[in-house]
Amino acid sequence: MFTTKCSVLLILLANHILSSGQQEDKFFRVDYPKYIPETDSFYKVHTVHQTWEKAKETCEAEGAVLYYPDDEEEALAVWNYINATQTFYWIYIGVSSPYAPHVFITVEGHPISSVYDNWGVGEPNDQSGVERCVVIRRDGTLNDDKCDVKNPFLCKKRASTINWNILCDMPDQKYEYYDGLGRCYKFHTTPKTWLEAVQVCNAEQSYLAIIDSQLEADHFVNLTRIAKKDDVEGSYLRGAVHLGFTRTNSQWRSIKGRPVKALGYCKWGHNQPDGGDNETCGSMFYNGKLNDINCEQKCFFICEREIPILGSAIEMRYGETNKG
Ligand SMILES: [Ca+2]
Ligand SMILES: [Ca+2]
Ligand SMILES: [Ca+2]
Repeated sequence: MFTTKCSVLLILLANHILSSGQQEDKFFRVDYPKYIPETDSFYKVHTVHQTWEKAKETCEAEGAVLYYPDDEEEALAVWNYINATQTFYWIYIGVSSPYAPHVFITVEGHPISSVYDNWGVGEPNDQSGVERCVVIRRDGTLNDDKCDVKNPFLCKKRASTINWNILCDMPDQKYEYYDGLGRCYKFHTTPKTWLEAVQVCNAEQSYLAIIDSQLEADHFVNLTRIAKKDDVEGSYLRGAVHLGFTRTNSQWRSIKGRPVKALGYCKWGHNQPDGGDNETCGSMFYNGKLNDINCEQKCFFICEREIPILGSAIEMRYGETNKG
């Protein structure tokens, strides 16, 4: 009990130090290095080209929005930033016409006339009647384009919308600190395939949860029990949640590489694993017992986050790791 209290105090202390530093050195995530004071926002360039919808989802998964300029000043500042490291000729922005042709709105629901709407000559032309998504070109002009083309994009986070989760030392308020283990968890109630679950957790700067002890298993059972999951509709597997382990070379290992047998908790459900090559991904029955599952099966999942303390937290925030 004493050590638990100690670690909580340490975390609070660490957060106090960091959050007082946060006033002058604002922070969102280490992968959002660019802060522009004029817009009071953080930006991240995504160099992997995506469809417009996927770009929008990627930003949302990171707790941000698909960038679009509010005004000319921002359009210019952001292009200056992009040009410093990239050679893109255009990027997707968070503007589309989802409901009616030529009625363009931002991903936050504002009409384009209320933000930056410097269209290129002859645009928007809705060529062939399929141009519903918007790109901004290097010269600062907008063009409507097909949504299934893959383009680079930026995500943006307004500093004013960052609501720091102090105990978990992250901007996502849905992670809950668990005193017993000194770390944080989030139960996801949008069913995903196993790999999608891995990606969602990674985008949130955590990982698909791994059970390392009976205590943690008990906590997951409890998290599952209280999760608001019973009204979730759709086609997905009820009764199990994805966990961060998988079968590779006929051995069950966590996504961090350790054999499941060596994790400190390895209680399989009745007759499990039973799926052979058809079930090579890891899950937990709602009762806490392990189960092999088909990787394409959609179900709920839990993300786990270890909280960096003091030095490591500062390194994580200010990017001092991996240098030298
Ligand atoms: Ca066009
Ligand atoms: Ca764990
Ligand atoms: Ca099974």
